[in-house]
Amino acid sequence: MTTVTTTPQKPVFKAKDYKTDLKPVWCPGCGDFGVLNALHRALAELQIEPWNTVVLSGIGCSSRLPGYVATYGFNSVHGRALPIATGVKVARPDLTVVATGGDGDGVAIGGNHFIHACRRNIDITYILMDNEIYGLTKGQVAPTTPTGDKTKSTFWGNPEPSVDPCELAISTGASWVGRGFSGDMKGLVKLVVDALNHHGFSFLNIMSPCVTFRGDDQFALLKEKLQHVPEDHDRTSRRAALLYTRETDVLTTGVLYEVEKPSLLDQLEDVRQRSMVDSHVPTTQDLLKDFYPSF
Ligand SMILES: Cc1ncc(C[n+]2csc(CCOP(=O)(O)OP(=O)(O)O)c2C)c(N)n1
Ligand code: SF4
Ligand SMILES: [Mg+2]
Repeated sequence: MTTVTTTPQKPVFKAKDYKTDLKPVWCPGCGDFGVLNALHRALAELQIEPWNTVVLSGIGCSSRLPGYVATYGFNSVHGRALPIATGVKVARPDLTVVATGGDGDGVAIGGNHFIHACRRNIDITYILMDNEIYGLTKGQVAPTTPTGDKTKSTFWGNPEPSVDPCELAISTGASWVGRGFSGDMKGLVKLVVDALNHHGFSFLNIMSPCVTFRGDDQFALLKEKLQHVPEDHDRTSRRAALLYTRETDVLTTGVLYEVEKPSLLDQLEDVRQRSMVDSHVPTTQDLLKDFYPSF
């Protein structure tokens, strides 16, 4: 008698497999639909196992996104997506960790965490849905709102200079920085795939119009300004990358900056290895002696 052995087939994930049963509650035409779509497609392109993935966020319209992705997820506290994502990744380095959220969440209340995630080069992907406004709380000015723009809280025009999140990420240590537009699905999927593939902190700023509080012409206005980073752009040069930040008349999309350097987990592993070789762990007595030699 011959025995037939069959090798179990690996499941093949399609974009729809990463969708949940929840229907997004975003306004019709909101840019965040495009970002969600691109993430579903990118996860499928990379065949990332849903049970080995965590998508988390802070609070905001955009921060509802984890509820619409069929992986593990967490809609956390305003501005705190990155410290929580950092904790998850340090505890479970084997997981794919994606932090998401809005410009208010990431650059205003969470701005401090943003700087430190970049500096640490923690091996996660951060997708920022930049609509240049606080959408959920009904249209107040954000750090990314262009100077002069009228919002609910700046009736006579925004008097403050604005922040370009890509400039901030490049200058504070992120090792992969890209910019996308939620109206450019093909380009966006490519960027999300690239960001997920990167080793280290990958930051993707996606211009994602709020049609309700920034005006329903936002897609058309951004599309007009759209240009792709030139083929010969040296993405390993911080100086060259910074040329594509703080733009007003054009919107350059693509990978602006990409370098290889040790991630936070690499550094932690190095410390762990060294601590195992040097087994002398100071006792309380040793520490007291340091302070009080006569002890
Ligand atoms: C500690 C705290 N402060 C303020 C708020 C109110 N709040 C909720 S969402 C939000 C801003 C959301 O803007 P953004 O992150 O840009 O997301 P969007 O809604 O535009 O996608 C604010 C101020 C809060 N929930 N918690
Ligand atoms: S208020 Fe703006 S950001 Fe929020 S769901 Fe509506 S269009 Fe999107
Ligand atoms: Mg916003």
